[in-house]
Amino acid sequence: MTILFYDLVGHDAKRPFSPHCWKTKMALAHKGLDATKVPTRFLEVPKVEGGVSKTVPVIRNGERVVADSFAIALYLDEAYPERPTLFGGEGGKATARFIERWSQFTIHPYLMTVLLTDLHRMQDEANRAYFRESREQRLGKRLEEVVAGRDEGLAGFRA
Ligand SMILES: N[C@@H](CCC(=O)N[C@@H](CS)C(=O)NCC(=O)O)C(=O)O
Repeated sequence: MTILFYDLVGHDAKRPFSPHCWKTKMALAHKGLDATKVPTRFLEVPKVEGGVSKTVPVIRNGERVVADSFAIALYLDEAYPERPTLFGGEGGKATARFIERWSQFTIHPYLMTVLLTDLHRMQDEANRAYFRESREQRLGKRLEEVVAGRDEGLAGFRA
């Protein structure tokens, strides 16, 4: 039985780009587990496994469906204790959670401003429209306006 792994892609199914999906990919690789990738575009995410989550990654392992990269990592460590561990115990889980939150609040916001228009370009037509609308609503600005501030934010990001 192979694990099904719903992985976010754009127009080109061979170019997965979600940082959260990459975490699951790395976790599966570390555990030495094979998975069948299901290339998933933004507009398909709400239909994955009957709408289990608003986001990917999502995996199905037999009867078990798990959403969220951290929850997936916890599940894989629990389900396959005989394989190399991802966390190495409670201290490792807490450290990993800290790093996840830190990167989410420190790294991701700036990278998002840098990458928005590239991510937009990577989508097919329907997903491009979804991406623009959802992100502009969230950010209150046109994508191009957000990306225009990237040089200004670079020194702060590097610091
Ligand atoms: N906390 C979640 C975050 C997952 C997440 O934000 N995924 C994004 C892709 S990077 C997504 O599926 N977005 C769907 C959308 O924006 O419609 C995790 O770690 O899995």
